[in-house]
Amino acid sequence: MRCRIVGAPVQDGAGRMGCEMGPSALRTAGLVSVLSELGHEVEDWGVVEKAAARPVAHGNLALKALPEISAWTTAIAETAYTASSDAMPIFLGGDHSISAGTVSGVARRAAERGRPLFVLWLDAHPDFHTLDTTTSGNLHGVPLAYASGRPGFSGYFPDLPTAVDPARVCTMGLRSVDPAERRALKEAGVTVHDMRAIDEHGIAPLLRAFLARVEKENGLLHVSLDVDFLDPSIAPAVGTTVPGGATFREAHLVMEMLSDSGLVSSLDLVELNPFLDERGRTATLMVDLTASLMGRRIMDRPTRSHSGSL
Ligand code: NNH
Ligand code: MN
Ligand code: MN
Repeated sequence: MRCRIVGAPVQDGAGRMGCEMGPSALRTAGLVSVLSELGHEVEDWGVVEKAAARPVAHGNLALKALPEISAWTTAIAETAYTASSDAMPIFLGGDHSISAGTVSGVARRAAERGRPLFVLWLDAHPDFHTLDTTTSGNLHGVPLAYASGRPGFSGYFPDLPTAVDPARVCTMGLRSVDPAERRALKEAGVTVHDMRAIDEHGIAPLLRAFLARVEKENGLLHVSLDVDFLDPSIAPAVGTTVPGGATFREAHLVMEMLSDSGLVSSLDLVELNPFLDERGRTATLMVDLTASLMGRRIMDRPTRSHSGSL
């Protein structure tokens, strides 16, 4: 497969600095050589250049860096659209606000192809706030709401060419959901597999059911992997750790099943804050998870086996 690596060194969307070093740390952890060794053709597109920020004022005075994140979203969406023309883009954050651009850019591409876009959001948080409902004002808390066409972004963020249908969004790993988000997720019909559901059912059947839907509709699939999806004991390099996250094997299993499905058309690796890492272990884990998604296996297995005998 041809992969395009696109750095998006954004940190203004998070509550603390450091995510702008994310693309460098993922490269240092060997992302490019790992992908090449798995047999992929890798194009490194370097980093997205930020567009000029113009002043924007909003009634929610808690909002932080709105002009900057709006400008980043414009630039990243354009690059995501271009990079998804004939390759699988892998976007290196950067905080999760970059996904306002990545998801809207690949959604525009999918619409042009006449294919429905599905989104798998692997995160402790749903990032489903609007500019009006966020109380922290950190814009890494809004990208999924923006990309799914929730109201209130118009005039502040770039106009959305194509919204993702929230009924085609599946969040996994949630364990920190604000009240306004809880209501909005239900109303919009987003599939929520929170940590409790994962504990009760196991992660595999939940993911398998979602992948079956993507396949049935001949969809494209964007995967957005926030470092805080993972338990902080294995992934400390993130500003918003929440206890009780996905284990090492749960995370790898998700990636291996995604790989088997052959459905993933674009990927975000976000929220890595290398300033908070311990000797690069979180960056290395993110690269290893990407390797599992891109075909690394413990043993060979038949591909596309959603069911079948043991
Ligand atoms: N919901 C919180 C907020 O809006 C937390 C968002 N932080 C994240 N999202 N790390 O993934 O501030
Ligand atoms: Mn997030
Ligand atoms: Mn998160």
